[in-house]
Amino acid sequence: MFEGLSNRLGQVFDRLRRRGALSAADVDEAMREVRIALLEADVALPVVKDFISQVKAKAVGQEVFRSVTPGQMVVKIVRDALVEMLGMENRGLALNAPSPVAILMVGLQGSGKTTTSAKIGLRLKTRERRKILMASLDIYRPAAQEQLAILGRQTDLATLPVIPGQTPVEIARRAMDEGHRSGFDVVILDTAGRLHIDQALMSEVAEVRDAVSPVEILLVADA
Ligand SMILES: Nc1nc2c(ncn2[C@@H]2O[C@H](COP(=O)(O)OP(=O)(O)OP(=O)(O)O)[C@@H](O)[C@H]2O)c(=O)[nH]1
Ligand SMILES: [Mg+2]
Repeated sequence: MFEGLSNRLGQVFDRLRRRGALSAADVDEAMREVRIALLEADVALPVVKDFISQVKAKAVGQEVFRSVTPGQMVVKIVRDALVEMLGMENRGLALNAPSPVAILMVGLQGSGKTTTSAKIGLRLKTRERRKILMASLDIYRPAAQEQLAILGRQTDLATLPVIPGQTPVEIARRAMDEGHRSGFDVVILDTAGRLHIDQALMSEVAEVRDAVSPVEILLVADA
């Protein structure tokens, strides 16, 4: 996901850095390329627009054209804005709510949701001594629920027993009930992979969210 974006931005940055003097048109041209790079990396249009206008405002404010190395300066402004947009600091997981708290894992097919569910579960168990229950809401891909059960056995984490025929919302509710009953601190809900344009699956995951009010919804993406 980030590879294509880094390559494209790298090219734009290289060209800017090589330039001695920059005109306003050069900066506009570079911004157009940054905009295309972001759009091609599937960044949402409103986010891109906002980003570009922020960067332009900063570039004007910092009098890029009068600086000795205008190219470097534009690169720095874009870089800083990217860091700010992606988040300046690592917040950690917000688990300080009455147990059990739900963590909802979402993302595209094959992005690593199930694997990451087990990794996070193991980490919370060993580092923070939390009692973890994992549940697979993936009723679509064959053996998806079994995959989580195997990871549970490998990491010595509890998984919700599979009851065939239940919907994802029913499984999520049952997981939270089991969390209450058996004193789990954290319930990790691993969902099926989906595309944001798949309306049925998107409203399904929204229904799950509304049913369990997760403290964290984690998007798992290929880095
Ligand atoms: N290299 C690498 N591979 C990973 C990582 N996480 C998961 N994988 C692999 O990527 C593949 C898919 O991982 P899953 O955890 O099943 O992904 P998923 O998002 O649950 O997939 P679906 O449920 O089918 O949408 C598996 O072969 C994993 O072993 C990772 O951090 N690094
Ligand atoms: Mg999965």
